[in-house]
Amino acid sequence: AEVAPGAVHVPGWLDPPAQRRLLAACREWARPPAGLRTVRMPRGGEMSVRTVCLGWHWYPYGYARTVVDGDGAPVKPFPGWLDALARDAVARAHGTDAGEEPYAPYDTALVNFYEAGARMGLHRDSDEKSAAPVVSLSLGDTCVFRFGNTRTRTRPWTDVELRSGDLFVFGGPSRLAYHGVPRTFPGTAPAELGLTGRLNVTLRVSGL
Ligand code: MD3
Ligand code: FE
Repeated sequence: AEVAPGAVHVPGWLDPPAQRRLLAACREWARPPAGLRTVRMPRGGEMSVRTVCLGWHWYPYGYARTVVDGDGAPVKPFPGWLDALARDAVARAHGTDAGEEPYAPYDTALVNFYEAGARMGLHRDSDEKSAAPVVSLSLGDTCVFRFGNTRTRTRPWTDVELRSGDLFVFGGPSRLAYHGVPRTFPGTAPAELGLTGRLNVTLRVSGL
């Protein structure tokens, strides 16, 4: 379903075996060094979501090759299969005939882990220097994803429930829209996945 121009939701895109494979990879990436960490904001607050990055390390507000605000280790590599997965996702959501510019390889992943009660406030992702669509894959608990507008952090917005296996692609005019996760629904993950909480993997082209 196209929620806004360039913002396409594909429920259940990853089947249960593909969800299990992606979750197993996330668990490896979460291990130190350069593993799962709590992001500290410049004004002192902490994000309730914990994050691990691949390829490039995101911190507020920029990208680096080492965990500049954590253990200082080199960022784990971004595997080629994630670039292939991102391109498949964009083709599925926008079509191979969408007339988009060819993009540089996907080179950055942010894996966000939401325990019960974790949220992400409305924000824009503007640290990438590429117009390539952002690909989002959800695993585990269902959440409310809030998709706003490109001008203000206020209404109008559209709330969409994202479930385990869902794909969301944000391209075109939606690439710079405000968005966030006001809540998750603890205990709603598919039992056979073996995950407590929610994971979101975003795939990006850094343009760096
Ligand atoms: C729209 N993550 O990592 S995924 C983020 O579920 C982020 O963890 C949320 O917002 C999560 O920055 C939302 C959907 C998403 C991700 C990136 C976007 C939507 C986006 C970038 C641009 C526009
Ligand atoms: Fe974001």
